[in-house]
This record gives sequence, structure tokens and C-alpha cells, in this order.
Amino acid sequence: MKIFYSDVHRKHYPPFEVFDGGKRVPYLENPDRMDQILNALKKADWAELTAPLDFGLDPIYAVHDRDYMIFLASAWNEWLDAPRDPEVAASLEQNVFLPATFALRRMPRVPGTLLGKAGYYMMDLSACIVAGTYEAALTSSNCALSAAELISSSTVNLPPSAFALCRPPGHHAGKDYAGGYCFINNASVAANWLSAKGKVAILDIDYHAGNGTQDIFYKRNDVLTISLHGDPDFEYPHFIGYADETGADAGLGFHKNFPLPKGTGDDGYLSALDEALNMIKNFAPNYLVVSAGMDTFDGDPLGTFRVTQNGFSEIGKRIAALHIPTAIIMEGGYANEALGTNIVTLLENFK
Ligand code: OKP
Ligand code: ZN
Repeated sequence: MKIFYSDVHRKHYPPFEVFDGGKRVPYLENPDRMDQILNALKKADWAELTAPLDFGLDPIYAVHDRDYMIFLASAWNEWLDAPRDPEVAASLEQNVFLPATFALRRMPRVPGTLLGKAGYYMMDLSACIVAGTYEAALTSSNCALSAAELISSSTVNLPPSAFALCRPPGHHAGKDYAGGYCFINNASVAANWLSAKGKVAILDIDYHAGNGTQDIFYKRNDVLTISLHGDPDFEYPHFIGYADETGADAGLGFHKNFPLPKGTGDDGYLSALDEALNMIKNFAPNYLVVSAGMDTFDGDPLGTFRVTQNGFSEIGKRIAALHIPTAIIMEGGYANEALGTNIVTLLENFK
């Protein structure tokens, strides 16, 4: 199996993030996550590490708002150029760019100032921008596009599969906003690219609701989107990911959320997954894109589920049994010591 990966993600490593209560903690979405996965893949003789191709900006602009992308591209340098207090300039705050004011829900407009734009284009304090963020996010989406291209051009008899080892992740990024450690929605960019060649389903198994993916495809019927996650009634992203959100206009009936309770274990998870897989079977897509977050794992610092390693094996087995060309896209997962084993356990079913 080809694993699309680049070291460029290392350029995106914010020195901290701001947790609930204003607590400043080391950035959980860190390069060590990739090192753990790379170590585990090294021991798998079927894993073939491959550099991503460069698809240019067109496939990204086909999903994301132009002005949002220009903001992402220029925010860091504009921030460095902004006038500032010399004392502040010497302090840690200079090492990330974040807004402190967020857009209103009514009559929002895109302001002209850098901090105003940041408040408009960011949904929370986890999507810290540093010098290498834009380049890392572009490369991450090129990994996803490379996996999409492979599954659409492969001539093997078995349904082809590929893994995009993406960092930063993508599923919280909407058309015109960053959030939840995400800047470019890698899975959505790949799925939209594939949609020119056939019907696509996106299955999001990250612990958190894939709000960005939901947002991007909500009115479309050529891309079925399904997310299984911690109920937003108690979990991030709080405002979206509820069961009654099922798509709109032509897309009505082409989005499905499975909000699951705290403590969901293998059995509860797998029965919801079976329902999701039945929907995918009925939709009969030409391509499947899996947003693969491993933060459903028992003991993940950002999750409450209790999915085990056996659970991941079974999840992989059941998705692979669909026999659809599949691009697996890395999303979250923060129990770093177990992350490599967990993702390899999932991927083994597709090799
Ligand atoms: C990204 B992904 C803690 C705050 C939550 C953001 C979590 C982003 C998860 N109460 N911070 O879906 O793994
Ligand atoms: Zn997550």
C-alpha cells in the first residue's frame, strides 16, 4: 500500500494551544504523532512510503473560499509586519498568530484588518498559525490528492487503496474557516477532486464531528457524507454534528450524523458503523474517502470513547469489505504511544 507522506508538516508546530479555561498547554496535534505512525509503518513490509505530487492550488480553490485561502497564505507575514509593543515582540506570544475576537452570528462581514479577518476565518483557538502553517497545510492536502489520484488510476484487480498520512488534519476546516487544528480540508479536497470521475462517499470515523466536511458538501447529492462522533451535545465542535442535520436542497438526505454517547465501546461503535456502511452500500459510490481519526481509542486525551485495538481491526475489516476504491486520510488521534499500532491495525485490512 502506498503511504503518501512528507516531512514538511514539521514546519507547523505551534509552541502551545489554549484549552478551556484559558489554560495554555503544549500543542497536542504535534509532529510526534507522525513519528509514532512512521515507526509503526516501518515494521510493516506492505507499507510503501511515497512523496506526494504537487496538484497546484486549483483543487483546493474548488473547495475553499478564495479570500480565506489568501488570508491563510499571508497571515503570518502580515502578523510579523504589524506594529507591536517591543516587550510583546520579545515574548512567546509572537510565536503564534491567533485572534482574540470572533465574528458575530448576525450581519457578519469580512473586515479589512488582519485580526478582524482572523476572527472571521477561525472558529476556535486551536488552529494556531505559525511561519510554516500554510506550506504544511498545502503539502498535507497534496498527500490526500495523491491518494485520490492513485485510487482513481490504479489498474489492479482488487479495489485499490492508499493512505494519506496528513498533518495538519482537515475535517474541521470549512469552506471559509479554520478550526480544530485544521486549515485545509484534505479529505474534502480529495473527495471533490474524485467527484469529477464518479460518485464519492466520505466516511468520517474521527472522534469529533466532521463539521467542515459537512459544511462543504451539505447541498450536494454527488458526495454522500457520514460522520460518527461524540455527541456535540457534550463534545467539540458543540454547534454542529446533530442527528437531524441531513443535508439541504439537492443534498437533502446525503448527509448523516451518528452522535454517540460518552463511553461508547467497540459494540456500540460497530453497530453504528454497520448502519453507516449500509447507507454507503445503497449509495453505491465509485470511490470512498475515509477520514481516519484514531481519537475514538480508549484513553485518548481528547476523547471519551473506549474503542480498542481489536475494535480498529474490525472497523477496518468492515470498511474494506465494501470493496470500493478507498483513500484513507489521516485526521486526529492523540494517544501518541498507541497511535502507530492503531492506524496500522486499521490499514492492514486494505493492504
Ligand atoms: C481535532 B480532530 C478541548 C478543546 C478541543 C479542539 C479539538 C480538535 C480535535 N475541550 N480542542 O478532530 O481530532
Ligand atoms: Zn478528532
